[in-house]
Amino acid sequence: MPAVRMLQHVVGQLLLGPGCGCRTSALPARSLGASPWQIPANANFHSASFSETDQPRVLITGGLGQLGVGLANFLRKRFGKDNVILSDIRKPPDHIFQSGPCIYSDILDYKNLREIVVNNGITWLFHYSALLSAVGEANVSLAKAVNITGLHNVLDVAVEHGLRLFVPSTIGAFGPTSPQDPTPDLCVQRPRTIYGVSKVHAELMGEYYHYRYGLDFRCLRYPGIISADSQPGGGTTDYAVQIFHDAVKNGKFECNLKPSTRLPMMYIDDCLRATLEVMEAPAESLSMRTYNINAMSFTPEELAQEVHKHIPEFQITYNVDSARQAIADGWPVSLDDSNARKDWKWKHDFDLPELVTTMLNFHGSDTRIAQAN
Ligand code: AKB
Repeated sequence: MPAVRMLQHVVGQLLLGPGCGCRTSALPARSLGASPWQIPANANFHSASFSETDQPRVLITGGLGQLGVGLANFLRKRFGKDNVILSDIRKPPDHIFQSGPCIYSDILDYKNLREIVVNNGITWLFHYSALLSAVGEANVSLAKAVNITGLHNVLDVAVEHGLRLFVPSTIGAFGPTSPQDPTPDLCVQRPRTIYGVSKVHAELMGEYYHYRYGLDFRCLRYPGIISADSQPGGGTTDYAVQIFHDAVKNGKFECNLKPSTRLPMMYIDDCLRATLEVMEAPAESLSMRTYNINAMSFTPEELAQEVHKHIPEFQITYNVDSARQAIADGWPVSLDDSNARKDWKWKHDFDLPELVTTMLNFHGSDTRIAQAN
């Protein structure tokens, strides 16, 4: 074991105290850096102090994925443009760069992450970096690094600086042995993708850090998210976004899942609102730290029928991708989100007809359903 890690291990053991599993202010060894004994016992790890009435200072990791830009725009309306920093390892297009603070961050580089948090007085962190289900299976070692090692860095920096941390989980955190319709918050979770395994790990680690170190960890299990102005990248539910682009552009769509594959889905506006609502919920209203959220469930066939109402010449064909189909077959058909509805009054706005109308309007369809009526 290298000297520094051995030292951290020893100090970590010392700091852990009795193995009672109860909450203690001792922090994970890595959070203290290489010289933990130089830090006074009463050190305040909240590098900046913010009163309750201050706006949060927000960092979004993995900001150029499907949800980051939408989330940044949504949060900027609430907290002010300069209080929300979008970050990624990729260079943003000009329009995103000009829309608000946008910086480089590499979640695999702990020092870089810590510098960003300290230099910008970050108080809330939304951790969106992840490889999704299909792309994760194609590159398991990268998925392990980003989804697991990256998460460890984020958890440590969050606990070290007293951040409120949001990590999205997913329907992919369940597997074929979970009850599928509806899937409750607490049940067997034996996913068969690295994405799913990494998300169960994230749920458990976040909750462990919450109970062990007092980390304000909050997590939602997202259904497949359907967004109009951003593309998903490498998920099993991607078909439900692509269908709208292709329907409007070409009047036809080739689907990579079977017509009868029923999965939980949600429009992005509902997803972003749920995310902010759980982050703003008073801690005492949260009876758990990881919640299911549900909106609608549909099959490719049902989605196509709804699109057809607007674009009568629309045609769907099927060319099933066996890897994606196997993933989808092990996922929930719907989620039981009664705890979210009870604890912080979660309620979705968009069902299938509103979703399809909104998506087609965005993509510039002349929505012939309106003409027919
Ligand atoms: C995926 O399909 O991998 C994601 C998800 C459901 O988490 N969209």
